Amino acid sequence: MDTICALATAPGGALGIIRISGPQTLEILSHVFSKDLTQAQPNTIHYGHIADKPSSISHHPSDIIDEVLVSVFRAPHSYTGEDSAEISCHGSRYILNKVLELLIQHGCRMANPGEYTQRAFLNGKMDLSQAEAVADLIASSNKATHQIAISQLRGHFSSELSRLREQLLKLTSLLELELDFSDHEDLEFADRSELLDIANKINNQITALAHSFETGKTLKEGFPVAIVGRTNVGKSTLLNKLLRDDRAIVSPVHGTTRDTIEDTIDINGVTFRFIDTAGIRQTTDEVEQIGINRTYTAIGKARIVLWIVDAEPTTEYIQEMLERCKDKSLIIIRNKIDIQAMSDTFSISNSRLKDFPTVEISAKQGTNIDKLEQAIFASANIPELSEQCIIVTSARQYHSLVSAHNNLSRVLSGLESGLSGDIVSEDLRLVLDDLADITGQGRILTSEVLENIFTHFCVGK
Ligand SMILES: Nc1nc2c(ncn2[C@@H]2O[C@H](COP(=O)(O)OP(=O)(O)O)[C@@H](O)[C@H]2O)c(=O)[nH]1
Ligand SMILES: [Mg+2]
Repeated sequence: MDTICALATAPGGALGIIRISGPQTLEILSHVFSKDLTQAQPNTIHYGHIADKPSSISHHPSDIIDEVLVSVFRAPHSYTGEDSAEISCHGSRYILNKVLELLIQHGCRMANPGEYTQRAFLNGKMDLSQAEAVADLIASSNKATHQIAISQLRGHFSSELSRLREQLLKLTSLLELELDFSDHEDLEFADRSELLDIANKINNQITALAHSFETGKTLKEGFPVAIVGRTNVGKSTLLNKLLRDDRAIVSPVHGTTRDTIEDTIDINGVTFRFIDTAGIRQTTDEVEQIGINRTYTAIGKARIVLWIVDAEPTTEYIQEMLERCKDKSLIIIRNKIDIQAMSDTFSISNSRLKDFPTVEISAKQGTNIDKLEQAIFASANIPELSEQCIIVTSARQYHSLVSAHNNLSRVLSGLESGLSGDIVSEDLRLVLDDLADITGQGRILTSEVLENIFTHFCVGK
């Protein structure tokens, strides 16, 4: 195993941390550091300097590159499970490059993206799902994604998988028992209903995990919310109010917004992605028509639609919107309540709209924007996120779960149709393999699989 080094911090800070890991760590370090660290105790921090001419006892001041702190970790009690160290330097690009250069001169190699975490996995410090959680944790930008990553990193998903594995193994042994008694016909029937029962339970749990991926993905990318309505109802004004920024052009000229504009805000620790759209109306303007078509596309992609009105919508308009928002969470917004005359005369009376949440706002004056935000959050229907929550966020894990579900469905129909136990066992083994793929434990993983996972990491992690 090579000894690897990399800068672990983003450039531009006051400090920069260089990480080293591998069997030669302390030897290489001792060549460039003012103290001999080869006998250093684990989990200790050493003050000294990095210098260009390490062999001379007292360095000429011009040879000194930086005053640093070196943290020493010894195998197996380190992140990677190997001997490793972290050098805290000053954040100068010159210093950091120079230190890396010196380390490479003395035998280190530059780390690949995610190589530290990959080594942690290969040395049994964590399983693959936890390794992926490390990347999620670094990328987490709000409370929700942070909570999910922490839960996965702490192994809640892994233990759920091992519980499923135990149940699958129980099923396998029951099947074997059935095989042993296969000459007793009546015995088989009694056993099969119990087997079916267990298999069904496992299948339900796997399906629930697979379903959580949709939530996980949406939480990572932000809940898409489309802001739609006729021209001039105040869509762009509302977007700007929600973003607390003049992002979209607001004007009394009809058809000002022609392209979709999007940006995100966090509500209660969850990211929402708002899309301002061109107003829906009949137009002969070609460009505006393209914009309106994009509005329809935005509605298609949205999970939540904010439908803004500033006057009683016609029956045809209601018909059209309900049609387009069929599988969306629809929130009706009555805007411009600051205009007295309007709020007196206008109320939504159409009975087809009475079951949708309705919020009355003044986008211009910012009235009830907080109420609207809470209505949006409620519509998103986000499951309670606790420290124990298990939400799948990786496409790789999702595909393994789907494959497990498909193989388990074959087990179920095999059990139902009275297929012989050894054939059913074959499919069961496939389900076990699918689950093992998620954690990587007990599986031979090709370097291609590992590369696919770890190239998405930053260098230095
Ligand atoms: N009085 C009042 N005017 C508003 C309100 N919201 C928007 N407007 C005005 O309505 C016009 C159209 O607004 P805009 O946001 O561009 O509408 P859009 O076409 O739906 O994007 C502008 O002159 C806004 O100042 C509101 O709550 N009250
Ligand atoms: Mg607009």
